[in-house]
Formats: sequence, C-alpha cells, structure tokens
Amino acid sequence: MRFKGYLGGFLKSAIAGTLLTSLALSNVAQAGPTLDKITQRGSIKVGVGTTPGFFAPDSSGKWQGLFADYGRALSIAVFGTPDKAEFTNSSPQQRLPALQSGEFDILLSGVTVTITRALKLGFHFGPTVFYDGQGILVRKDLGVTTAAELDGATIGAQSGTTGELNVADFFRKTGKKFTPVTIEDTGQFIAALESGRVDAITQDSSDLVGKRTQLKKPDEYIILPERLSKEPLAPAVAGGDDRWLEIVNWTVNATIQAEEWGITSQNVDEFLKSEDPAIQRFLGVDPALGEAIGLDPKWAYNIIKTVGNYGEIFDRNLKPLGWDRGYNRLWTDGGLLYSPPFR
Ligand SMILES: N[C@@H](CCC(=O)N[C@@H](CS)C(=O)NCC(=O)O)C(=O)O
Repeated sequence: MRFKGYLGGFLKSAIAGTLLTSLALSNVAQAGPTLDKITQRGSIKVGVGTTPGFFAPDSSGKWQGLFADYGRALSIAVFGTPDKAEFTNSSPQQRLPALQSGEFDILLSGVTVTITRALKLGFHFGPTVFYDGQGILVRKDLGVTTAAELDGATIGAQSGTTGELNVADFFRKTGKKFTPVTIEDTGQFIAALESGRVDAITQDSSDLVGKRTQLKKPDEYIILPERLSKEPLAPAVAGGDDRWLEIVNWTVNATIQAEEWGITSQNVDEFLKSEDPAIQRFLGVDPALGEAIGLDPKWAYNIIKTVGNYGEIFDRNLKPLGWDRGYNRLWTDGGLLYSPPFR
C-alpha cells in the first residue's frame, strides 16, 4: 500500500511536472511584444550617446564603442547577424521618454541604474556593462586640483542626467556653494566650458574622458580626482516585457561568462569540442538553453565568435583610450563583473 501510495504520488507529480513543463514551453514559444516588433521590423532600435570608446560614429558613419558592440551582440542574438542594430543619438533629456514611448527598443547610452528610474519611471535594467562614477572637468588655468576647491564656481550639467542631482548633493554635503547651469544639447554643453560660460562641467567620467579628447585644446583641461557618485551604466528597456529583458540580460551575461571560461572570438571553435556540459550548453552543442530562451541554440556562440567576450570588447574599444579595467574586471580578478550560471 505504502508503495502504491508512493507510486501514485510519483505519478501525480510526474503528470504535474509534465504539465508545468508544457506550460513553461508554451510561454517560451510566445515572443514578447518587443521581440515581435523587432522581428517584424527587421531591426533593433538602439538609443545611444556620442562618446568616443563607448558610442561614436567612425569616419564611415558606422557606430563604434563598447555599448555599440552590445547593440551588435543583441542583433546577433535575435537575427544571427550584427548589422540589424540601428543606432540613433538623442539627448539624455529625451531618450528615456523616447524609450517609454516605444521609439527605441533599448537604450545603450550609458544610463545609470537608479531606484527612481526603476520604480517611479518604470524602466528595467540589464546587467551593468560599465561601472562608472561622476567626474568634473575643469580648465587647468582655474588653478584647482580638487572638487572641494570649486566653492562658488559655475558648473554645467546635462539636463535629464543623474549629474544634476549628484552635483547638488555634493555641494550640499560639503557645505560649499555653486551655481548650476543645465544644458540639454551636448554640443552646447561642451561649448559652455570652452567659452568660459561655466568654470567646469560634470558628467560620467566615461563621458568626460571621451569628450575631453574632442575639445579644441584637450591639454588645457583636467578631470579632477573625485568621483561624486556611483554610476553603474546598464542597458535600459521599457518595463513590462520580461522576455525582451531576459534576452538583454543573457546577451550581456554571455560575454562575461565567456571571458570567465577563457572563450574568445579566436578560440571559440575549439571549445565546441569541450567535454564540459556547461560549456556545451553555453555554445549550443547541447541545444537546451537556446530552446529555453527561444533563440538559435548557437546564439551565445555567434555572439562570442563575432563581437568577442567582455574583455575583448573592452580592449578593442577602451584600451586604445588608456582605460584600465578597474572595477570592470571579472569578479575572479577582483572586479565586479559576475555572470549568473548558464544552466
Ligand atoms: N549616466 C548618466 C548620464 C548619462 C549620459 O549623459 N551619458 C552620456 C554618455 S556616457 C551622454 O549621453 N552624453 C550626451 C551625448 O553623448 O550626446 C545618466 O544616466 O543620467
């Protein structure tokens, strides 16, 4: 009897398990609204900024940079080819509303993850692809070497950025005074510094390092040593589409996990012969994960083969500008990059 009871229970849970599996599979088979829109349109609309190393058109008009490469990685995940990401620049002020209204499918523009954006504005964020902090860029002839010496200064921030609040917080906290000038347009923001309309400008240090190289006389300016804030920069998507969010999440995770395993664009084909079941799942030798995410089982293989792992993406775009990996090293190297498991 006990055995029968046990068997009955086993059968019941097996049936329930099958039901759950088929429910889960039917969920997987449904494309999310964003993915539907993207596949019907045949391209992914990506909002970007204009900072060398992160997102900037090259001389032939092709967008290059760390974030641009994540746009390409997504295009590979969805379409199997890197060239279906359509990059459009819009100001920090306009791009979040444009994402909300569906003008963009994703922002890869250095958006900082904040609780206000998540809970009050309803955006969702993928994994951080660049850990940054806010800096201050000043003309050398101002004679200051630390932010604390900027008491009484006129400081420019771009409207719609986290920089506006951060700089106000910094001066309030330190009991110093400053005059804020908010400017929407990037060209005018830079011009305000060059013309002397403001004494300093404040933005993500990633932005300042890149934009400093575009000043007429870069050597006449310095970035002060302080970082006023934490700026984890991540892909942003509109709320309410879990499936699209998961595709974004696992696309970024794939580049981080590949680096952890030492899988690069150069050696990925050798890893196809790996005996490690996790690597087999990752590269689609075992198709189970591709089926679960509803993409080509080779989606991660294709990403690594074409754009490379995180380290390759970083080195290609940011090493030439002198960037050190810093916090953006793998957790195994003392950094903050950590992919959840591929299983
Ligand atoms: N991370 C900040 C700032 C975002 C931001 O302004 N990013 C820079 C690039 S890192 C930008 O778009 N600048 C204007 C441009 O490049 O045109 C935020 O989320 O508010």
